[in-house]
Amino acid sequence: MPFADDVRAGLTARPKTLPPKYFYDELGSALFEAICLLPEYYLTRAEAEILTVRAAEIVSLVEPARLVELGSGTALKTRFLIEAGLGRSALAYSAIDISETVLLATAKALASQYPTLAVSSYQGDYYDGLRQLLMDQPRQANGQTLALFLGSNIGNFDPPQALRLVRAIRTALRTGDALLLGTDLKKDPAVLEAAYDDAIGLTAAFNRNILARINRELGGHFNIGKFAHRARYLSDAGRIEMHLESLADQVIAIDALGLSITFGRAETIHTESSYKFSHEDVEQLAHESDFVLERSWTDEAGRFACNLLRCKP
Ligand code: AVI
Repeated sequence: MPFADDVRAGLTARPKTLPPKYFYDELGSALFEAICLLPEYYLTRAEAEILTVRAAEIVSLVEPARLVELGSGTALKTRFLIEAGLGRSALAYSAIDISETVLLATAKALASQYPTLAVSSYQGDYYDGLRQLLMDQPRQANGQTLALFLGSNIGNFDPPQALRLVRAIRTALRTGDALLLGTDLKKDPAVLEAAYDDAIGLTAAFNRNILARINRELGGHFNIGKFAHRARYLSDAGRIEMHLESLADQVIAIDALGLSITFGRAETIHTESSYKFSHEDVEQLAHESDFVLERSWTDEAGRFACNLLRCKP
């Protein structure tokens, strides 16, 4: 059972960690959707602004016959690209997502909204999804593919993992295909920290829900009120770190693991890193994964970038 194994490994490690993918149970996914509406969390709106303005230009540069989206979620922003693509020629859309419920709902909604769009979906993590996609749609298919990895999802991977994933995407593509990568830009730490520690406490609830999930699913005995949400920008590393800080010395039993975890006061669990990128960071990532960074567009306020990475011959 991966959740149990990962919780055991993370909470017995030093420093303590929990993988951010476990934020997204049903409640956590709903909290994340609400975060995207927060005034402080500008990322989603900034990316939507770029796609509204630039979708037609992006589609005319790539001329895609196929969109392949990693972590599609509800694919709300993707609709700008779908509409621009359908306006030119026949288009297929393939979604890869860890959540079967989200995938099915998205596929159904897109198929009914766009009757001429050929929709397919692949449930699994990104690597699984790419593997299934390649088995199902061998790379000799006609026309160009535009892969989409939006929403700054790349930011939740440490640099070696980010490189590994972008290389895996590159392997699933052919010369001339492209990847549209959404990245949050490095900026004033105060703006970044507010985005991850909002005034009404939604991000705090999102972070603490991971402990509540351990209570619900693994018989954990966390007193949620005894853990505080912390979000800090580490400028040198270029990342926001989210932690849960123990407000007391305490020992927490987790029944399903047959384990008791000791926390010192002020000890933290590192729950998420969210990397921020400069233009040069994206250029380097592209170069190291056999892409070239062809174009980057930012929102009017220069907070977020959509980057078009083209597969090198
Ligand atoms: C999903 N991911 C890109 C979000 C981010 O900004 O790193 C997750 C998130 N964590 C706190 N707020 C939002």
